[in-house]
Amino acid sequence: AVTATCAAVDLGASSGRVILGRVGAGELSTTEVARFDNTPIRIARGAGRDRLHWNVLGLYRDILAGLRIASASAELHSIGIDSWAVDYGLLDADGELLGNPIHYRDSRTDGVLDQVRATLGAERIYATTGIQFMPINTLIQLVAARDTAALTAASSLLLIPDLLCYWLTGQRGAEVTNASTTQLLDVRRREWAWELVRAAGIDETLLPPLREPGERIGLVDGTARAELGGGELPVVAVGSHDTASAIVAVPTVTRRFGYVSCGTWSLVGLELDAPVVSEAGRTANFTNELGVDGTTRYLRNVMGLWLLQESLRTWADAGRPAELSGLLADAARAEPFRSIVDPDDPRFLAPGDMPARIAQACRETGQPVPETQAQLVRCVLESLALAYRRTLRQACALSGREVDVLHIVGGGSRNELLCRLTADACGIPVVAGPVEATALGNLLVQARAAGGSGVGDLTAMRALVAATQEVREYAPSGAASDFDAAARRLD
Ligand code: ADP
Ligand code: LRH
Repeated sequence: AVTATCAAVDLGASSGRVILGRVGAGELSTTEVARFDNTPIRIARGAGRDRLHWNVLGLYRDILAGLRIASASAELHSIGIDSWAVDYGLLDADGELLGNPIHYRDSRTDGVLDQVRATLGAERIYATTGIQFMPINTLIQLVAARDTAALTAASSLLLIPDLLCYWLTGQRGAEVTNASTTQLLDVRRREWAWELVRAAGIDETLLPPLREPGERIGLVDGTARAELGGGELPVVAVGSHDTASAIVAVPTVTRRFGYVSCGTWSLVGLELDAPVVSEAGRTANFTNELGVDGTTRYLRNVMGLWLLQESLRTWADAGRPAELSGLLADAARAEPFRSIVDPDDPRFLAPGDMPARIAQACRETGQPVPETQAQLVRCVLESLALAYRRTLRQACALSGREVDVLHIVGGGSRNELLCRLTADACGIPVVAGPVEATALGNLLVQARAAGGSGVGDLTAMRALVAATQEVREYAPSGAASDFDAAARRLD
């Protein structure tokens, strides 16, 4: 029996972590060796213009520091990196980074989505890529960046995890699960959609060759090798889209499951054996993201706990800081269904005063404006639970599937009120956890590549997660009719 010892780097939109894991027959144990904030930075460019960036060099420094701890405490079989989707860095012909990667919430894409749909044809783009239309998609970002100095000077484009792997190994490539989120990949052929790339005015030579999860990218090289102890250390491609890794580690014991990958975003949907690319799916804006082992994630992005995070940030900036656990306890006692919003309203996407935007949405639908922080949090969580229900039902109807259980994984699975409301809204049991599903999915794919025992396929991986990780079950209380009434307010 082979026990694999691997390091998972998992970067979320709100924080990053390096997790050391041991995976073997009946064993899946983890130690968090580093956790760091991932805080975007807004930079002025004169004339009232600005840009929202990721601090990718700072993240790389924090990752290396974590990997140093991991490699000093165990003999590592490999390292794997996953992160949020869609964003990229540009390299010049010498392999140097051209500027700080721009955050998908930056305003440069304002109005570009409609322009792309009209000029390239929404039906055609969806028929090829199967990807939901969102302004954050790489396709939209690249059209927004057309003719900019950086894009003109670029000779290759690397998605964030691929960029970090390049810095570790010197090898360039595009891991396919994350590449699918660009809206530039042919969902059926699992290849770049060259015709669409050309039609969008994107230089084809920017896009590197694709790689599959489980492939070895290369050995840690150069200064990183010296920093990590000087030994031979492989970097392995995992489901480098964080959501792809998260769904690997859903502790399901049935195929009839739905999921909410619940962090900054909530990704709500089903795992399918093959994409469903239909006109009804396009109209409902359902996406077919590529998963590990040829699976498809049929889902929609729900705006997620971003609404709560950005409200907390707004209050802290205004000198009214609130602490999450106390706030959730107050929200649990607050009046139910006082006001409900549609979390997917595009007005909530950009950073800024979230409570003010939520209040305005309540006013526009004739509902009371949240007056206390607890009322606002209650409004956000009930609105999310309703959005989960709507999205799950749509996913089932559009794919002809049924589910018996809803798994909530990620940081949001620690939010008991949200889990309870979701079970009530959906009328099926919710299984909450693991919190670090993404890092676990990352580790499991590395362990399989290392020849580890007991991780042969997704079913075996999930059985191992179910047998070793803590989860919590929430039974529906039968309050679904209250949610029906609340949902009608938004019709
Ligand atoms: P991301 O990967 O997008 O950075 P995470 O999966 O780390 O997101 O989840 C972050 C979210 O988890 C936070 O927005 C917060 O709402 C929620 N969360 C984290 N810890 C707790 C907790 N102790 N109780 C309730 N919610 C929590
Ligand atoms: C979640 C996530 C999601 C994407 C978004 C950009 O972290 O990767 O799947 O849509 O970030």
